[in-house]
Amino acid sequence: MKQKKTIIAVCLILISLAVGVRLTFATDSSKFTNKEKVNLIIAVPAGDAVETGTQTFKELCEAYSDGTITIDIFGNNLLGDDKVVISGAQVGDIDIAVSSTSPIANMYQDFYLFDAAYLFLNTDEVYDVGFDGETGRSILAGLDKLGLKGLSWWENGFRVLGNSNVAVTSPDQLKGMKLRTMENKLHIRAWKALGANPTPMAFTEVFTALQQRTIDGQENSIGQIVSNKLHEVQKYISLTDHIYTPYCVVMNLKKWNALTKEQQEIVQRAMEEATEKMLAASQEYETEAIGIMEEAGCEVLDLTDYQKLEFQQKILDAGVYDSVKTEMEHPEYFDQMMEELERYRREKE
Ligand code: TK8
Repeated sequence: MKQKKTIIAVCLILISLAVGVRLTFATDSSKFTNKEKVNLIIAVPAGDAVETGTQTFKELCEAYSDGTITIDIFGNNLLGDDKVVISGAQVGDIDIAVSSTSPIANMYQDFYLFDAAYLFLNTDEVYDVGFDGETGRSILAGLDKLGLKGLSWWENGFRVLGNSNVAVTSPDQLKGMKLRTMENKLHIRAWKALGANPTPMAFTEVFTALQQRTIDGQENSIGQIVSNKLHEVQKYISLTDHIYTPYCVVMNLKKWNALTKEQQEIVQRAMEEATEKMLAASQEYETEAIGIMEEAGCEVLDLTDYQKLEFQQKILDAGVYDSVKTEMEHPEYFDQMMEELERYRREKE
Protein backbone atom coordinates (compact mmCIF):
# COMPACT_ATOMS: atom_id res chain seq x y z
CA MET A 1 0.00 0.00 0.00
CA LYS A 2 2.82 2.35 1.02
CA GLN A 3 4.57 1.72 -2.31
CA LYS A 4 1.34 2.53 -4.19
CA LYS A 5 1.06 5.89 -2.35
CA THR A 6 4.68 6.71 -3.27
CA ILE A 7 4.06 5.94 -6.95
CA ILE A 8 0.93 8.13 -6.95
CA ALA A 9 2.86 10.95 -5.19
CA VAL A 10 5.70 10.75 -7.77
CA CYS A 11 3.19 10.77 -10.64
CA LEU A 12 1.41 13.80 -9.15
CA ILE A 13 4.75 15.63 -8.80
CA LEU A 14 5.70 14.77 -12.42
CA ILE A 15 2.29 15.87 -13.75
CA SER A 16 2.44 19.19 -11.82
CA LEU A 17 5.97 19.73 -13.06
CA ALA A 18 4.93 19.03 -16.68
CA VAL A 19 1.92 21.33 -16.38
CA GLY A 20 4.08 23.95 -14.68
CA VAL A 21 6.75 23.77 -17.42
CA ARG A 22 4.12 23.89 -20.19
CA LEU A 23 2.41 26.86 -18.54
CA THR A 24 5.77 28.60 -18.04
CA PHE A 25 6.70 27.94 -21.66
CA ALA A 26 3.23 29.01 -22.78
CA THR A 27 3.57 32.12 -20.62
CA ASP A 28 7.00 32.72 -22.12
CA SER A 29 5.82 32.40 -25.72
CA SER A 30 2.48 34.14 -25.03
CA LYS A 31 4.58 37.06 -23.69
CA PHE A 32 5.34 37.77 -27.35
CA THR A 33 2.38 39.93 -28.30
CA ASN A 34 3.54 41.36 -31.62
CA LYS A 35 1.91 39.16 -34.29
CA GLU A 36 3.05 41.22 -37.25
CA LYS A 37 4.98 38.89 -39.57
CA VAL A 38 8.57 39.78 -40.51
CA ASN A 39 10.68 37.86 -43.04
CA LEU A 40 14.43 38.52 -43.10
CA ILE A 41 16.87 37.51 -45.86
CA ILE A 42 20.36 36.64 -44.56
CA ALA A 43 23.38 36.32 -46.92
CA VAL A 44 26.42 34.40 -45.64
CA PRO A 45 29.70 32.84 -46.90
CA ALA A 46 30.35 29.09 -47.03
CA GLY A 47 31.52 27.22 -43.97
CA ASP A 48 30.25 24.63 -41.51
CA ALA A 49 30.48 27.04 -38.57
CA VAL A 50 28.72 29.80 -40.53
CA GLU A 51 25.98 27.31 -41.39
CA THR A 52 25.65 26.33 -37.70
CA GLY A 53 25.40 29.97 -36.65
CA THR A 54 22.92 30.90 -39.36
CA GLN A 55 20.69 27.85 -38.86
CA THR A 56 20.66 28.44 -35.08
CA PHE A 57 19.75 32.08 -35.61
CA LYS A 58 16.89 31.09 -37.94
CA GLU A 59 15.47 28.48 -35.55
CA LEU A 60 15.67 30.70 -32.47
CA CYS A 61 14.12 33.74 -34.17
CA GLU A 62 11.21 31.59 -35.30
CA ALA A 63 10.84 29.86 -31.92
CA TYR A 64 11.04 33.01 -29.80
CA SER A 65 8.61 34.91 -32.04
CA ASP A 66 5.96 32.18 -32.35
CA GLY A 67 6.92 31.94 -36.02
CA THR A 68 6.18 35.59 -36.80
CA ILE A 69 9.88 36.34 -37.51
CA THR A 70 11.06 34.05 -40.33
CA ILE A 71 14.55 33.89 -41.83
CA ASP A 72 15.50 32.96 -45.43
CA ILE A 73 19.13 31.82 -45.61
CA PHE A 74 21.31 32.36 -48.73
CA GLY A 75 24.60 30.54 -48.02
CA ASN A 76 27.88 29.90 -49.87
CA ASN A 77 28.27 33.48 -51.13
CA LEU A 78 25.17 32.82 -53.29
CA LEU A 79 24.17 36.50 -53.27
CA GLY A 80 27.75 37.66 -54.00
CA ASP A 81 31.09 38.34 -52.33
CA ASP A 82 31.56 40.49 -49.23
CA LYS A 83 31.37 43.88 -50.91
CA VAL A 84 28.23 42.85 -52.82
CA VAL A 85 26.30 41.55 -49.80
CA ILE A 86 27.30 44.50 -47.61
CA SER A 87 26.14 46.94 -50.31
CA GLY A 88 22.94 44.87 -50.58
CA ALA A 89 22.39 45.21 -46.83
CA GLN A 90 23.02 48.96 -47.05
CA VAL A 91 20.29 49.48 -49.66
CA GLY A 92 17.96 46.94 -48.09
CA ASP A 93 17.92 44.27 -50.82
CA ILE A 94 19.47 42.00 -48.19
CA ASP A 95 18.34 42.28 -44.56
CA ILE A 96 21.30 40.67 -42.78
CA ALA A 97 24.80 40.08 -44.22
CA VAL A 98 27.91 38.35 -42.93
CA SER A 99 31.23 39.62 -44.32
CA SER A 100 34.91 39.54 -43.51
CA THR A 101 36.12 42.93 -42.30
CA SER A 102 39.10 43.32 -44.69
CA PRO A 103 37.29 43.45 -48.06
CA ILE A 104 35.08 46.30 -46.79
CA ALA A 105 37.66 48.21 -44.75
CA ASN A 106 37.85 50.83 -47.49
CA MET A 107 34.13 51.55 -46.77
CA TYR A 108 34.55 51.50 -42.99
CA GLN A 109 38.14 52.40 -42.17
CA ASP A 110 38.13 51.30 -38.52
CA PHE A 111 38.02 47.72 -39.83
CA TYR A 112 41.67 48.21 -40.87
CA LEU A 113 42.47 47.56 -37.20
CA PHE A 114 41.95 43.85 -37.85
CA ASP A 115 44.55 43.94 -40.65
CA ALA A 116 47.40 44.49 -38.19
CA ALA A 117 49.44 41.30 -38.53
CA TYR A 118 49.83 39.23 -35.36
CA LEU A 119 47.58 41.66 -33.42
CA PHE A 120 45.96 38.75 -31.59
CA LEU A 121 47.97 35.78 -30.28
CA ASN A 122 45.06 33.37 -29.71
CA THR A 123 41.27 33.07 -29.90
CA ASP A 124 40.79 33.79 -26.17
CA GLU A 125 42.19 37.27 -26.84
CA VAL A 126 39.98 37.64 -29.91
CA TYR A 127 36.77 36.68 -28.11
CA ASP A 128 37.42 38.33 -24.71
CA VAL A 129 39.08 41.51 -25.96
CA GLY A 130 38.66 41.83 -29.73
CA PHE A 131 34.94 41.04 -29.73
CA ASP A 132 33.75 41.68 -26.15
CA GLY A 133 36.10 44.54 -25.21
CA GLU A 134 35.20 48.22 -25.31
CA THR A 135 37.00 48.91 -28.60
CA GLY A 136 35.46 45.95 -30.42
CA ARG A 137 31.99 46.99 -29.27
CA SER A 138 32.60 50.60 -30.33
CA ILE A 139 33.72 49.54 -33.81
CA LEU A 140 30.62 47.32 -34.21
CA ALA A 141 28.34 50.12 -32.99
CA GLY A 142 29.93 52.60 -35.40
CA LEU A 143 28.56 50.69 -38.39
CA ASP A 144 25.35 52.71 -38.13
CA LYS A 145 27.14 55.44 -40.12
CA LEU A 146 26.96 53.03 -43.10
CA GLY A 147 23.21 52.52 -42.54
CA LEU A 148 23.95 49.16 -40.88
CA LYS A 149 23.22 47.79 -37.41
CA GLY A 150 26.20 45.79 -36.14
CA LEU A 151 24.58 42.69 -34.66
CA SER A 152 27.60 40.55 -33.78
CA TRP A 153 31.15 39.37 -34.43
CA TRP A 154 31.59 35.89 -35.89
CA GLU A 155 34.75 33.95 -36.59
CA ASN A 156 36.46 33.61 -39.92
CA GLY A 157 39.71 32.78 -38.13
CA PHE A 158 43.48 33.00 -38.08
CA ARG A 159 44.77 33.14 -41.64
CA VAL A 160 47.30 30.67 -42.98
CA LEU A 161 49.25 30.54 -46.24
CA GLY A 162 48.42 28.02 -48.96
CA ASN A 163 50.36 27.53 -52.20
CA SER A 164 51.18 24.94 -54.84
CA ASN A 165 54.91 25.56 -55.31
CA VAL A 166 56.93 25.15 -52.10
CA ALA A 167 56.64 24.13 -48.45
CA VAL A 168 56.92 27.66 -47.04
CA THR A 169 58.41 28.11 -43.56
CA SER A 170 60.21 31.41 -44.20
CA PRO A 171 59.33 34.65 -46.03
CA ASP A 172 62.49 34.09 -48.12
CA GLN A 173 60.56 31.42 -50.04
CA LEU A 174 57.83 33.84 -51.11
CA LYS A 175 59.94 35.73 -53.68
CA GLY A 176 57.75 36.46 -56.72
CA MET A 177 54.98 34.10 -55.56
CA LYS A 178 51.66 35.17 -57.16
CA LEU A 179 49.48 35.28 -54.08
CA ARG A 180 45.78 36.13 -54.03
CA THR A 181 44.98 38.58 -51.28
CA MET A 182 41.72 40.16 -50.20
CA GLU A 183 41.01 43.51 -51.85
CA ASN A 184 42.63 45.40 -49.00
CA LYS A 185 45.56 47.83 -49.28
CA LEU A 186 47.22 46.72 -46.03
CA HIS A 187 47.17 43.06 -47.02
CA ILE A 188 48.74 43.98 -50.36
CA ARG A 189 51.45 46.04 -48.59
CA ALA A 190 52.16 43.24 -46.10
CA TRP A 191 52.61 40.52 -48.75
CA LYS A 192 54.78 42.85 -50.87
CA ALA A 193 56.93 43.41 -47.77
CA LEU A 194 57.21 39.64 -47.42
CA GLY A 195 58.51 39.37 -50.99
CA ALA A 196 55.40 37.94 -52.69
CA ASN A 197 53.60 39.30 -55.73
CA PRO A 198 50.11 40.04 -54.22
CA THR A 199 47.04 39.84 -56.51
CA PRO A 200 43.87 41.28 -54.91
CA MET A 201 40.78 39.29 -55.90
CA ALA A 202 37.19 38.73 -54.74
CA PHE A 203 36.88 35.52 -52.78
CA THR A 204 34.37 34.01 -55.22
CA GLU A 205 37.09 33.86 -57.93
CA VAL A 206 39.81 32.19 -55.85
CA PHE A 207 39.02 28.51 -56.42
CA THR A 208 39.08 28.84 -60.23
CA ALA A 209 42.26 30.96 -60.15
CA LEU A 210 44.02 28.28 -58.08
CA GLN A 211 42.67 25.50 -60.29
CA GLN A 212 43.85 27.26 -63.46
CA ARG A 213 47.16 28.16 -61.78
CA THR A 214 46.71 31.84 -62.61
CA ILE A 215 47.80 32.33 -59.00
CA ASP A 216 50.33 30.26 -57.02
CA GLY A 217 48.59 30.55 -53.69
CA GLN A 218 46.28 32.37 -51.35
CA GLU A 219 45.90 33.01 -47.64
CA ASN A 220 42.78 32.33 -45.60
CA SER A 221 41.42 30.76 -42.46
CA ILE A 222 41.59 26.98 -42.29
CA GLY A 223 37.79 26.91 -42.11
CA GLN A 224 37.43 28.87 -45.35
CA ILE A 225 40.12 26.83 -47.12
CA VAL A 226 38.42 23.51 -46.40
CA SER A 227 34.79 24.71 -46.65
CA ASN A 228 35.54 25.99 -50.16
CA LYS A 229 37.76 23.02 -51.09
CA LEU A 230 40.74 25.31 -51.75
CA HIS A 231 42.98 22.60 -50.28
CA GLU A 232 42.08 20.41 -53.26
CA VAL A 233 43.78 22.87 -55.62
CA GLN A 234 46.92 23.66 -53.63
CA LYS A 235 49.61 21.48 -52.08
CA TYR A 236 51.24 23.24 -49.13
CA ILE A 237 49.51 24.86 -46.13
CA SER A 238 51.82 26.85 -43.83
CA LEU A 239 50.19 27.63 -40.46
CA THR A 240 51.44 31.23 -40.30
CA ASP A 241 48.44 32.53 -38.27
CA HIS A 242 49.51 35.93 -39.59
CA ILE A 243 46.19 37.80 -39.18
CA TYR A 244 42.86 37.05 -37.44
CA THR A 245 39.92 37.99 -39.65
CA PRO A 246 36.51 38.45 -38.00
CA TYR A 247 33.18 38.32 -39.77
CA CYS A 248 30.86 41.23 -39.01
CA VAL A 249 27.15 40.35 -38.87
CA VAL A 250 25.16 43.41 -39.91
CA MET A 251 21.50 44.30 -40.53
CA ASN A 252 19.97 47.03 -42.66
CA LEU A 253 19.49 49.83 -40.11
CA LYS A 254 16.10 50.98 -41.47
CA LYS A 255 14.78 47.38 -41.20
CA TRP A 256 16.20 47.14 -37.66
CA ASN A 257 14.55 50.40 -36.62
CA ALA A 258 11.25 49.21 -38.14
CA LEU A 259 11.18 46.22 -35.78
CA THR A 260 9.23 46.59 -32.55
CA LYS A 261 11.24 46.60 -29.32
CA GLU A 262 10.11 43.03 -28.66
CA GLN A 263 11.22 41.91 -32.15
CA GLN A 264 14.59 43.64 -31.69
CA GLU A 265 15.06 41.82 -28.38
CA ILE A 266 14.26 38.51 -30.07
CA VAL A 267 16.70 39.15 -32.95
CA GLN A 268 19.43 40.25 -30.50
CA ARG A 269 18.86 37.26 -28.16
CA ALA A 270 18.77 34.77 -31.06
CA MET A 271 21.96 36.32 -32.49
CA GLU A 272 23.79 36.13 -29.15
CA GLU A 273 22.95 32.44 -28.76
CA ALA A 274 23.76 31.74 -32.43
CA THR A 275 27.13 33.49 -32.01
CA GLU A 276 28.08 31.25 -29.11
CA LYS A 277 27.19 28.19 -31.18
CA MET A 278 29.06 29.54 -34.23
CA LEU A 279 32.30 30.25 -32.36
CA ALA A 280 32.28 26.82 -30.71
CA ALA A 281 31.57 25.13 -34.06
CA SER A 282 34.38 27.09 -35.72
CA GLN A 283 36.93 25.96 -33.13
CA GLU A 284 35.80 22.36 -33.51
CA TYR A 285 35.83 22.52 -37.31
CA GLU A 286 39.38 23.95 -37.51
CA THR A 287 40.81 20.88 -35.77
CA GLU A 288 38.87 18.54 -38.03
CA ALA A 289 39.78 20.61 -41.11
CA ILE A 290 43.54 20.08 -40.69
CA GLY A 291 42.92 16.31 -40.86
CA ILE A 292 40.77 16.77 -43.98
CA MET A 293 43.57 18.73 -45.70
CA GLU A 294 46.17 16.08 -44.85
CA GLU A 295 43.90 13.26 -46.02
CA ALA A 296 43.50 15.15 -49.32
CA GLY A 297 47.29 15.03 -49.72
CA CYS A 298 48.18 18.53 -48.51
CA GLU A 299 51.42 19.00 -46.60
CA VAL A 300 50.45 21.03 -43.49
CA LEU A 301 53.44 22.86 -41.99
CA ASP A 302 53.16 23.86 -38.33
CA LEU A 303 55.51 26.87 -38.03
CA THR A 304 57.54 27.46 -34.87
CA ASP A 305 57.11 30.74 -32.96
CA TYR A 306 60.52 31.78 -34.29
CA GLN A 307 59.42 31.15 -37.90
CA LYS A 308 56.22 33.18 -37.31
CA LEU A 309 58.36 35.94 -35.80
CA GLU A 310 60.32 36.13 -39.08
CA PHE A 311 57.07 36.93 -40.94
CA GLN A 312 56.04 39.44 -38.27
CA GLN A 313 59.43 41.23 -38.26
CA LYS A 314 59.39 41.74 -42.04
CA ILE A 315 55.89 43.21 -41.86
CA LEU A 316 56.90 45.44 -38.93
CA ASP A 317 60.09 46.60 -40.71
CA ALA A 318 57.99 47.61 -43.72
CA GLY A 319 55.96 49.92 -41.47
CA VAL A 320 52.71 48.15 -42.32
CA TYR A 321 51.78 48.06 -38.63
CA ASP A 322 52.16 51.85 -38.34
CA SER A 323 50.12 52.40 -41.47
CA VAL A 324 47.13 50.61 -39.86
CA LYS A 325 46.57 53.66 -37.66
CA THR A 326 46.92 56.14 -40.51
CA GLU A 327 44.23 54.29 -42.45
CA MET A 328 41.74 54.15 -39.54
CA GLU A 329 39.04 56.79 -39.01
CA HIS A 330 39.58 56.53 -35.25
CA PRO A 331 43.33 55.70 -34.86
CA GLU A 332 42.83 55.95 -31.09
CA TYR A 333 40.96 52.65 -31.34
CA PHE A 334 44.27 50.99 -32.27
CA ASP A 335 45.98 52.29 -29.11
CA GLN A 336 42.88 51.42 -27.05
CA MET A 337 42.85 47.84 -28.39
CA MET A 338 46.58 47.46 -27.65
CA GLU A 339 46.01 48.73 -24.08
CA GLU A 340 43.09 46.31 -23.62
CA LEU A 341 45.23 43.44 -24.93
CA GLU A 342 48.21 44.34 -22.69
CA ARG A 343 45.90 44.54 -19.65
CA TYR A 344 44.34 41.19 -20.58
CA ARG A 345 47.76 39.52 -21.03
CA ARG A 346 48.98 40.88 -17.66
CA GLU A 347 45.86 39.49 -15.96
CA LYS A 348 46.48 36.11 -17.61
CA GLU A 349 50.12 35.93 -16.40
C1 TK8 B 1 34.11 34.98 -47.81
C2 TK8 B 1 35.33 35.86 -47.54
C3 TK8 B 1 36.51 35.04 -47.08
C4 TK8 B 1 37.70 35.91 -46.80
C5 TK8 B 1 38.48 36.14 -48.09
O1 TK8 B 1 33.05 35.76 -48.28
O2 TK8 B 1 37.98 36.90 -48.93
O3 TK8 B 1 39.57 35.56 -48.24
O4 TK8 B 1 38.54 35.27 -45.83
O5 TK8 B 1 36.09 34.36 -45.91
O6 TK8 B 1 35.01 36.81 -46.53
